Amino acid sequence: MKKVNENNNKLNNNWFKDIVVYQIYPKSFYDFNNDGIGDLKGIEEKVDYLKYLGVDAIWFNPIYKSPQDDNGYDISDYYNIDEMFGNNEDLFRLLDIFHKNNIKILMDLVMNHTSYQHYWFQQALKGKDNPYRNYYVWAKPKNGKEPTNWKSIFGGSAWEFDPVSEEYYLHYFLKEQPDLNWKNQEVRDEFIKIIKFWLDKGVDGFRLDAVNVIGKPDKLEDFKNPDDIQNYHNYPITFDYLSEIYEKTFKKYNVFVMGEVAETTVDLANKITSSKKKCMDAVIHFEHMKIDRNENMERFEKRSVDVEKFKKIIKNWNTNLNEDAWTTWYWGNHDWDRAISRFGNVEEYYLESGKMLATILLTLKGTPIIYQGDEIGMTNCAFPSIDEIRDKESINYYKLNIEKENKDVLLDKIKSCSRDNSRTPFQWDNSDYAGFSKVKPWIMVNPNYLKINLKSQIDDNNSILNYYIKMIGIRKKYSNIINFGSFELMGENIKDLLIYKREINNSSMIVINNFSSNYKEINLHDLLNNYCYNNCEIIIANYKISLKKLLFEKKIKKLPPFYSAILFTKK
Ligand code: ISL
Ligand code: CA
Repeated sequence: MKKVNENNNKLNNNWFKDIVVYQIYPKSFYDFNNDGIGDLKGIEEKVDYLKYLGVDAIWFNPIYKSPQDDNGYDISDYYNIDEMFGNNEDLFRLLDIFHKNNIKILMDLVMNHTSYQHYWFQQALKGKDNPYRNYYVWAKPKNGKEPTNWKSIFGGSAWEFDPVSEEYYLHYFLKEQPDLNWKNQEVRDEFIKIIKFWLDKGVDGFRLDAVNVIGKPDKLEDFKNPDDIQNYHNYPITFDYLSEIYEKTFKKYNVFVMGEVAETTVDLANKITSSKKKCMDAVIHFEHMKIDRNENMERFEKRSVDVEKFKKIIKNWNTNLNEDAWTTWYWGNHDWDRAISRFGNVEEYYLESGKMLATILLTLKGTPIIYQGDEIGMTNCAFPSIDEIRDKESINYYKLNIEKENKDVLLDKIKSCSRDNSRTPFQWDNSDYAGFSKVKPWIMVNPNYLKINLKSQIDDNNSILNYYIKMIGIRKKYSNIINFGSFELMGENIKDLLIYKREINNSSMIVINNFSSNYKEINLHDLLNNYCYNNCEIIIANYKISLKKLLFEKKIKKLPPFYSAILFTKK
């Protein structure tokens, strides 16, 4: 009989639809050797916590060798773990331990650029004849200036001058992150090798960083509007490159690949995640990251949360995603300020809004990703000065605007929008440095750790943590409805009310949310069509008020701020 090689059996490979992913920012999770920086042994040490939470897979931000100009998104060696996190042996041991605990490991992979310190780039700098020169994108000056008006996503020009060859190289992000030339087959082959290397070591998949910018415009010409970020994304050639990679690597393994793709619509997700020209298993799209930003998603220009826009976005994704396409959902990650500070109300409805976010995240069609610390309601950090900011994107923004804007206004914007908000150390307990390390960490600890920390929430039934644990259980128990059930908004036109019905076969659930800081007057009995008339079960709620009154009395009642509950019924 033919031996079935599990790794080669990509058929029925749908396990990634039923999992809950937890994102770990390794630098800030747990510092085992007390040098102020989180590390792999620190993550290993906390496996019991992750098990207790009930998550199925961990996605690590990059841990490869890197000079850390962009916290690991600038890789100088793709085959080795950076010393600050440990070494390859530490990762292999961790894989083993996590697998024994039924937790999968997804690595982050940066394919758009390397660090300027990578061997390839150092070679490329040696001159136009170097065999590695063509690994990157070079262009001659135009009238003594940058070749085009392209902008870096992190501010300033996307071109940096190399005085030796008198040419510019392209960088969509920091100047320390030169963009690779994906036209070059050798570059694609390098990544095929890198991916296979890690998959053969037992890694369960990848999160592909900024992967829809790897294909560049055919001609290096000025953009009409260089500030429009669409100019930099989604050139069709990108998906030729990615499907080549998928065919030659991922397809042969039973793994999960999610690609970070800003500026991606449902239509594009349908194209790139379904079987015809598959580039990845699921997208990490950005549509809901725009509900408090402008269309260009300017990091430091925050607006109030547009719940009506959010409703449209989730309706679209939950109804128009093809059967064989897939997405992920998340409220935040290492690139955004903290979810609860952004979408909730920390001052007045801390617990309620933190829990509501959990209900929504875990009841949408798509693989949920919980960002470390969101499950204990970690908030933005009151950075006292620009000296406490570590992120170069924020520092660049400060430098570029300090002449034009008032210093305090600028600092306020950074405090409320900087990526560093989500990068402060995980708050384990109320001991020094929040129990993260015994020494001063690489980035400040949020001073609210005395109040907000894991230890204080474990035995508190009313904590955000325990709500998350319950919701993770619900996500798994009801995964069939959540992943494959129909989606219908109810009371769609009632402002700030987010109610949706999920249904499959003879089971259904209604998720009720008041996504606002106001009481909402509503006759739920009528709105839900008498849904709870028969044996309806309230499987979770974030308020102790009598739901019976709300649901069964045919009267207008007040739904409290950030109210959130799930009803379930079987016919
Ligand atoms: O293009 C964007 C929106 O216009 C950006 O949000 C972009 O998608 C995002 O910044 C990409 O982020 C990823 O790559 C960066 C790194 O700094 C981030 O931490 C990472 O998540 C460069 O590698
Ligand atoms: Ca350490």
